[in-house]
Amino acid sequence: MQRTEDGQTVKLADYQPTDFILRGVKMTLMLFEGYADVSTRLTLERRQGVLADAPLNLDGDELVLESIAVDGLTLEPSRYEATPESLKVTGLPEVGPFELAIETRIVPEQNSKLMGLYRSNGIWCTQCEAEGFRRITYFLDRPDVLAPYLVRIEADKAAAPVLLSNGNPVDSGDLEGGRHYAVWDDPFNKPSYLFAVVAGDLDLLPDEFVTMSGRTVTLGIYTEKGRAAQAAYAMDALKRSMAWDERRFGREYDLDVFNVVAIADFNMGAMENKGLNVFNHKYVLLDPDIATDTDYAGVETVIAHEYFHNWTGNRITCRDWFQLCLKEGLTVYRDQEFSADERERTVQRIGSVRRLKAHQFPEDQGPLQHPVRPSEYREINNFYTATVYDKGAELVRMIATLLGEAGFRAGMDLYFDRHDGEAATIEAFVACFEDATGTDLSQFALWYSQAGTPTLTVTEQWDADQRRHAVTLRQSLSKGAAGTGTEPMVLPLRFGLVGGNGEDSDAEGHVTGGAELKDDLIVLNGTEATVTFTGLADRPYLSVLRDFSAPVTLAHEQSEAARIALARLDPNLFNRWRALDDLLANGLTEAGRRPLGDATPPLGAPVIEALLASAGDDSLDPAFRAQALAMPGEADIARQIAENVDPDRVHEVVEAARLAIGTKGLAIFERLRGSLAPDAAFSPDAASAGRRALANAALGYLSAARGEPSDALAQYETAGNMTDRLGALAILVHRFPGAEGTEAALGDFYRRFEADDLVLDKWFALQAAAPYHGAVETVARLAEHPRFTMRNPNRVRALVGTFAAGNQVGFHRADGAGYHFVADKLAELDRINPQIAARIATTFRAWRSFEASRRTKLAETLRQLSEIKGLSKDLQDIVDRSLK
Ligand code: 0A1
Ligand code: ZN
Repeated sequence: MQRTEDGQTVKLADYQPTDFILRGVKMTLMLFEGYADVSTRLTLERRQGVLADAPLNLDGDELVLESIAVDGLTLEPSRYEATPESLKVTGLPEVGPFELAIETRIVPEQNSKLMGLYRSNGIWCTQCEAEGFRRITYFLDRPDVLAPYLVRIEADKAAAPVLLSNGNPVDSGDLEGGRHYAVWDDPFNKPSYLFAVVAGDLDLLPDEFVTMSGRTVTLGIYTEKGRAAQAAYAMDALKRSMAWDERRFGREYDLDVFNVVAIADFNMGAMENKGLNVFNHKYVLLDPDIATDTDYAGVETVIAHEYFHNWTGNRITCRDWFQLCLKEGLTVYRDQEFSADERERTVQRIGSVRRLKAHQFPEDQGPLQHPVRPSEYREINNFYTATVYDKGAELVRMIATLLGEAGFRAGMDLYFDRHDGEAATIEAFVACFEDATGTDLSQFALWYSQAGTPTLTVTEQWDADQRRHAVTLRQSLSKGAAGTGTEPMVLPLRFGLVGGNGEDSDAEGHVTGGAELKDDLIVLNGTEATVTFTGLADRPYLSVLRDFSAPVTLAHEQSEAARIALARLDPNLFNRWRALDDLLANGLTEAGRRPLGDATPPLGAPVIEALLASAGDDSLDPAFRAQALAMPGEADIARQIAENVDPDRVHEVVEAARLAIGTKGLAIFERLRGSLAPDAAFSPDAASAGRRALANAALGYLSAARGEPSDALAQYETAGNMTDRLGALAILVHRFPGAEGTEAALGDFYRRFEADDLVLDKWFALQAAAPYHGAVETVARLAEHPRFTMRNPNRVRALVGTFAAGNQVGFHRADGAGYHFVADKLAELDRINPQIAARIATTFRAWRSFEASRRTKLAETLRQLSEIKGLSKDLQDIVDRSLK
């Protein structure tokens, strides 16, 4: 991919294949204390039709060239030009393959960006997506350059008894001087971003899996010393993922071994390197004493996600980074489906929709807006976004909804058949569904190029004389920061007309305007359509956008009474939740627009009663009831208020609502606490987790209503697992700051778990999220704590990231102290790890929605950041776009 003249922007429209084709890669990595020598042999061939004097241009990043040879002959300096960022070689053979040998020396110990080869607690490991491989050797470092790799690793045997790479192990042995080697052969064509090497003194949890064709695959999860037992749940999730992909998509694993390595210092969640997934250890290591139910669910999801990439990402990869959603959106869809099948579908869907609204909607509605498939970027690392991942998954979900189960599966089968071994595009993906089912998806494909959240406006008209109900649907999309098109798209809308008996009516519908009606689906493809239903006995309750079947902002003019009825009656459980959530969000948003101190209750009695009726309904799944009780997030309410937001007011309103619900529901919450007493033995399954979630939600409301910490203190002291312990501690720290019991519990928690960095992250994060003005000082003090470090991404995220993104009251303190603190930390972090700095900086993007004083301070802070000399491309890009 070429960068444009200013060296800044890469454009989709400029895509050109490489002049040279890569046929194979042989590498030797010699690891030593303080440096590593990398020797790479590339078999290359000039592509047919490429000019005979066209040079070979390789990518580098902070590299030093030690030597270069072609077909065994060292090159004269006149034949090449090497800089840290590039290597240009001229005079290469006109036809036929040749071998280019390159040697580089790198220093993993000094690699604090955690891209390329680096060391984490002494372990050598690599991260190459998106453009990390060029920090190891000069290369055609782009995803459409695929080749088989043969990799030899050499290291001191005591320092690194374990030597891993992609593919299958083919050789190993001892060398002189206490060193040893291993050779790994990956026969599958792969792009460089899927390359991985790990070397170190690691423990192993071994297992195996027999595939559907009867092959035995050796499985291994490698951890830091003494922690292999904590990988047991991850291993179980891995085997379930492998079986599920066979069952649901007919996809079988292809190598003899599948390894996972858990690493303490990692920029993201995990990485799907072929046959050697590298994980942030947060998504591998668990036991009930150190991990919450949320952590268990996270491990299951991430293990599944990375495993599923073996087919959607690895066997079929992306032609260029603009196609990132091809692998990410699809793989998120697959992991969401896996969790829905393994756990409870509605509860999982509620979680995914919450996540979409909390992360993707604000991105899509602010200055960092971009289409699911962007058409340009300055720094690709900044495009691993909620839009590419989560909205990308929603687009795949909509294709599945439009085509039905069999049609979707036929399209997927064709995709695997047609593109196995290739670097593909979104067009190629969509074409598979068109060809397999004979459906025209050209209008649907606008979802990939048009940014922004469409608004779906729904109005209803009941004709009592004719017993007829007319539903009018309108879609609109406004031009946002990305400046992309605003054409009407294809919205699959699941719906039902619910009668007073709680059953869907089967009334006939008649469409006028731009829509099609198929069973329980209205496919809106024009700007507006009306569906008129006839033959109804009574006015029905319209339940629309069931299961959140399209990622839109729903503007449904519906009475509070109708929403309350649906919360009780809707046969679609997801929409029962949404009815309650809308009732809460609407009340809180309206109240949030009134001035600070306004004492009008944010929620009316009927709304509270509806919520409590669900909470107390033992016929409903406890996990569902816990979701119903979870208030919309303060940032979410702020987004819906949209302008002149006062975060102190939003917090005040949420607290008032919590107190009102707690007070009115005291008896229900007490009963729930009693009936949901912790199980004697901990089990991480979804049903048990749901009971704990409901019990902890009840504890939150009880504590709010009683205004004193004794219930939470008691739970903290007797907790038999981390979910209950942390749940109680969160209530103490957030609701009763400074209370004697709170300080004692926080101190106790630290002493109990100080040896475990993953639990210590929770200790930092809990305090960073505490919603009071003094949080700025607390967080600044914690940044000086001996266990705080900028070098570990998890720790930075726990303290600085949580404060900036998860503490509306503290971060947005009116005097701007929160902004200054975060900006100072980002400037410091940018010199160590620009990727993490850029990610945390995205929290400034909402600046325009705040009231004038905060808005000015936020913009000023962004401007100051943007003017810092030598800012990384990552952070500069986020800051500049946020200010746009
Ligand atoms: N492909 C990975 C995400 C990932 C992206 C970039 C990374 O660089 C630090 C690491 C991981 C996934 O989707 O899981
Ligand atoms: Zn992924």
